[in-house]
Amino acid sequence: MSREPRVAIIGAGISGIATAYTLRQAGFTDVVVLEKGSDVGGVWHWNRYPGLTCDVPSQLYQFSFAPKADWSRVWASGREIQRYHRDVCDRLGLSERIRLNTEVVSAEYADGTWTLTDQRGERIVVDFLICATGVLHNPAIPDLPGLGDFAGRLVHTARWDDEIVTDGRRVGVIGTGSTGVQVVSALAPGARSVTHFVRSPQWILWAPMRIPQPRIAGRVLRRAPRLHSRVYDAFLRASGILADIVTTPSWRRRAVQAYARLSLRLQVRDPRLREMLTPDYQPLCKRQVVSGSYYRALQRADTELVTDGIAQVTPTGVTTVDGRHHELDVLVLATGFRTHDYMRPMHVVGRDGLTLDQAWTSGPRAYRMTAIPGFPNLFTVLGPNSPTGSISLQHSAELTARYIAQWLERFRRGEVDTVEVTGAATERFQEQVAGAMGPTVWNTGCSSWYLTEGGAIDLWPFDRATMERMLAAPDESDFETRTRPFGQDATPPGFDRHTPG
Ligand code: N01
Repeated sequence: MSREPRVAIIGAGISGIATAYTLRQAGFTDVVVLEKGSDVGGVWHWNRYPGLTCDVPSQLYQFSFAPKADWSRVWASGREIQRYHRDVCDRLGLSERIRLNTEVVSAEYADGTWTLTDQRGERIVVDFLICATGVLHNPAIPDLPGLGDFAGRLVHTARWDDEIVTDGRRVGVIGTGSTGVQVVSALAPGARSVTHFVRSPQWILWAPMRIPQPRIAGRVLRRAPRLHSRVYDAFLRASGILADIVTTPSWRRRAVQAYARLSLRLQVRDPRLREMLTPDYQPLCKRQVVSGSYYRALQRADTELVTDGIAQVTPTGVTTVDGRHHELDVLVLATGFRTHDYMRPMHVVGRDGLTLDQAWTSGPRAYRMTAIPGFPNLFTVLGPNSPTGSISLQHSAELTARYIAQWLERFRRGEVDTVEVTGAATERFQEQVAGAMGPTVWNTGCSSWYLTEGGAIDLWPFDRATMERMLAAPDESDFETRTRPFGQDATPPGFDRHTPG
């Protein structure tokens, strides 16, 4: 028996594109990608604030199946990365499978299928649901008194409006993650003034983020695809050093931390400003910020660092707890994302009426980043515990997509109708994760977006080889498979409950 699985992928960002391509290469033809945005690219579509740059070298920050030789900079701008994603979809024939402007508002499982409803009320029924909905997706709006009363322009960086004028204006920026640092650096030269409101300073590694990639390098790599592929592999291997630095205490970690301290000491000479900029936790504990221009921007006469807490936002600016009022025309929220809201606000209902919110009351929990007990035939790509900040996201997404494709293949061959990870396997994986988090730098005492409300660190604490091993092939004893849908009371003929082996 052979039948084609009907598959829906939600999201056309990095993970959705990687999955759509992988499934196409594996010969799956009934695949649709549902994307709520008006373009592909995910975070690179939604984020378009001034100064947006990727702090991962572009020769690594790309799909293995769509190498791009001629990046204009070593660390490309957001705009160029977004163009790359659109080109990949067009060039590889994925665009025809992608439905833009389609927001899935609910996904409900019953009798072996998922029914998805979009914002227009249109429904589709599929056998498998793949959630590639991203981590850095839902903007976090701070709960500041008076925020709604601000009479100037108020904008979150992840919803930047190109009509906003900042040149010649008094601009306030709240937040100092990778985004806040980039946006302050970009706006400072044109604005009348920039006031940077910083609750907890970050360590900032100096790097020449704007250096061009030599044109000759692009030409050579384009003409020599095998060499290009070797370069990509070399970057992938080199990124293993980063994974090692953050997961294992060693001289390498200490060296990078010393470099972060040196970056501050050498660039900020004023001892008072340096003190204000010195974090009270170890470098690398939060997602590391990299910049070649932030400290310089901050030392301009028209830029001010404010570390006093924000008491309230008024119609004309921000009042800090010391009673000072900072007059502003534009207020930029660089306050990050609700990073643990995976898949939400979509209403996801799994087996026996279990909602995702119920399943995750104490925080997101998945098996090997991709499967959730209670949610048969649903997989996530770059789901909980994904390696943001240590291992290539594109590589992780491609591995996960190939892993999922193996289940789809079994469905196609008629070997399974439904597949669901067991609670016990998920628990075991979570225990492994918790155990491995111990020596990581993320566990050295800082607050960061990596932490869930329950205090768990939502990251991948293992190395790349472990990820490749865990996602090489499904470990059958960790799943229950059936040839009839879950949720049917009577055991139907042909019932094939997988026996752990
Ligand atoms: O967000 P963040 P981000 N009052 O969560 C502050 C990726 N990225 O958008 O630390 C005052 O890091 C908050 O303060 P605190 C990258 O993975 C990549 O900057 O909580 N401040 C913090 O300073 C990155 O890590 C690139 O005390 C408030 C800031 O807002 C991830 O995106 C570029 C506040 C939030 O920092 C997120 O970065 C850009 C409040 N009420 C982003 N609430 C690349 O180059 C929050 N803050 C690849």
